This record gives sequence, structure tokens and C-alpha cells, in this order.
Amino acid sequence: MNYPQALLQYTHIGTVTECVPFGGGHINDTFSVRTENGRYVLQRINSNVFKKPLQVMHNLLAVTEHIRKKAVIRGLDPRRATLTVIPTDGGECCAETEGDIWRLCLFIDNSVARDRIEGPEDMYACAKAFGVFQRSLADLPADGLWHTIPDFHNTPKRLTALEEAVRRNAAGRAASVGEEIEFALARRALAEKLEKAHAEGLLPLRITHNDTKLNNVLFDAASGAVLAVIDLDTVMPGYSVNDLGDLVRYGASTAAEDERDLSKVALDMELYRAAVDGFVCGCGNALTAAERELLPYGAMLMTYECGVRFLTDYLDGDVYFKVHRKDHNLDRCRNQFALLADMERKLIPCN
Ligand code: ADP
Ligand code: GN1
Ligand code: MG
Repeated sequence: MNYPQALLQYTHIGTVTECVPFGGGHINDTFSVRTENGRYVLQRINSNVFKKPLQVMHNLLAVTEHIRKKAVIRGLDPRRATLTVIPTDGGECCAETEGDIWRLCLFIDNSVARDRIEGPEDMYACAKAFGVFQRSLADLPADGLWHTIPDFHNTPKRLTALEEAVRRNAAGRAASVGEEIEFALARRALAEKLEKAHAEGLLPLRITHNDTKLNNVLFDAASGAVLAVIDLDTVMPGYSVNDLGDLVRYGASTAAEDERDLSKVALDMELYRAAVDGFVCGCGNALTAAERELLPYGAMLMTYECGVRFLTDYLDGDVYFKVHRKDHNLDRCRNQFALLADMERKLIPCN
């Protein structure tokens, strides 16, 4: 069988008996690997997205090391409480093949990742897990981590990138999306809300996960208890409210992120409240009063920003997000903007 070449740098894990694609993210390639000794997860870090993959590894190792130490103190099995990176035969934290960077982690046994939030209890548990993640890292200095994707959640800069994409019009699609471009550009004040709060000293830079989806939390297959927060590529300095925001954007919508029937897209307020309650509970005293007040803006900005990013990628010719059908990025953009419009109705007090 044709296994990724990177596995040749991990002969110490034993003979590979199976290596199959796994997971369904938009960015990295993930494989489940079995040897006679155990099970692993092999991932190719997308070098188009992560220009400096070694910085991604630095952040991942810093964060997992910190969580591992705390798990040991609490008497938990550290191999189930966080990701464990397996070194190459040469002792490196990742393998390089033809310009690609690969990493291998222990597969967390008897765990399940779920794709759909089934109800408020699920949402509460997931949000709490990301809150606990936030709290566990509150005593790790954010300036010790790289900004692996510079300005990842700098919404004003995402808006500028959209304007540049409109000007470039690389795929010749700008004329057909005038309405979406107008929707985005009409919300510059909203785009600036969190950067302003940061500049005013109200919103500290913390270590954030930045991909707070349900399937990035592993649950114990038997008890259903939360085990670990995974998918740590985007861990970097950021705003706490954005972690809650991305979770709401993705998990508290009444429809999938790429649903084309926009009449199905709305903010489920019960799920939204469960997300906020779970996150606040998980964060404990690691969240200031100002951060708590800005949580609804985290939800709105993440939704808005994601719509802007999908639109930018559509204009650029689908070079960033994996697409699976014609106009996929445009469908996603329209979906996110519909969700934002509903959030504006439900979350902004004076509306
Ligand atoms: P992606 O960027 O594709 O979302 P993830 O790191 O989230 O990549 O991995 C995809 C899926 O693989 C996860 O949702 C989870 O089901 C599974 N997975 C990843 N790492 C592990 C692990 N160490 N142990 C068990 N399952 C894992
Ligand atoms: C990407 O890898 P995945 O699919 O979980 C993206 C997120 C977006 C998300 C939209 C590094 O995440 O920022 O919110 O797609 N990740 C990166 O579905 O850009
Ligand atoms: Mg994932």
C-alpha cells in the first residue's frame, strides 16, 4: 500500500498495518495510522495556511506540555488529557518530506469526536471544555507563543483583504457578488469593535484555541465525559471572546455552515445561552467582567469575519478553503451573513 513517505521517519512505532484518511477539516490532511504497537494520528500541516509550520509545532508543544503537567497534578492520564506528539526516529518533533511538514500524535483511545451538537447539554459541555482550556492556559504567558497566522482574527484587516480581493478580481467574480460585498463593507464599525476594546485595555491577549468546533473536543466513548481539546494548530495569542464566538457561529446556528436555503439559517438562542453559560463556567475567574460583556460581539464578529473570509476566497478563485462543489465559498459566505443578520437582531440590545 502507498503510505505517506513521512512514516518512513517513524520506524520506531513498528510496522504500519493501516493508514487511512481521517476527519473532515477544511485545512490539514489527517490519517489514522495503526501499527502492531498502537494507533496514531498523522497530519500534514497545510503550508499554504501555516507559512511557518515549526512555529505551529512550538505553540502546540508549549500548550500540551502545560496541560500535561496540570493533568499529572490532578491525577489524570496525561495521554488522554491532551495531544502527545511522537518524535521522529531522529528525535525531531515533526517530519519533513518534499517541503511538507508532518506530525504524528498518539491516538487517544476509546474517545469519540462528534460532529453535531444535539442539544443545549452538548453545547454546554463543549463550551465548558473550551472554557477550561482557556483557564488552564491563563498562567502561560501569551507572548511566549507565535502568531502562527498573523492577524488571524483581526477583522478590520480581513475587511481590507476583501477590498483588495475585489480590486484584484482574480477569478472575475466581483460583479456577481455586489450585494455580499456591500453587506460586508457596511459593517466596518462592527469589524473594529474588538480591536478597539483591546486598544482601550478592555480585552487582553490570551492564549486561544481559534477553532472551537465540537469535533475538536474528544469525549470518553464509555462515559461521555470530556477528555481533551484537540486540533491545536491554530492555538496562538488571541481574544477569549473569539473562542466562544467561533463555537456559537458554528454550533448555535440552526443550519450547517454551507446550507443554501437561507430561510433555515438562524441563531438558536437556547444553544447560544448554553454556549455562554458553559464557556463562562469553564473559564471561571480567568474571564474579566469586560470580556463577559463582549461575548456577544465575539459571536457576531466571528460569523461576520468568516463570511468575509469565504467571500474573499471566492473572489480569489477558491485558493484557501477546500471546496466540494461549485460556488461553495459563496454559499458559505451568504450563509454566514444571514446568520450575522439574525444575530444582529437578537444580540444587539437596541435592535
Ligand atoms: P482537522 O484540521 O482536519 O479538523 P483534527 O486535528 O481536528 O484535524 O483531526 C480530525 C479528526 O481526527 C478529529 O475530529 C478527531 O475525530 C480525530 N483525531 C484527531 N486527533 C486525534 C487523536 N489524537 N486521538 C483521537 N482522535 C483524533
Ligand atoms: C477552517 O480546519 P477547519 O475546517 O476546522 C479555518 C477556520 C474557519 C473554518 C470555517 C486555519 O477550519 O478559521 O472558521 O475553516 N481554519 C483556518 O469552517 O483558517
Ligand atoms: Mg478539527
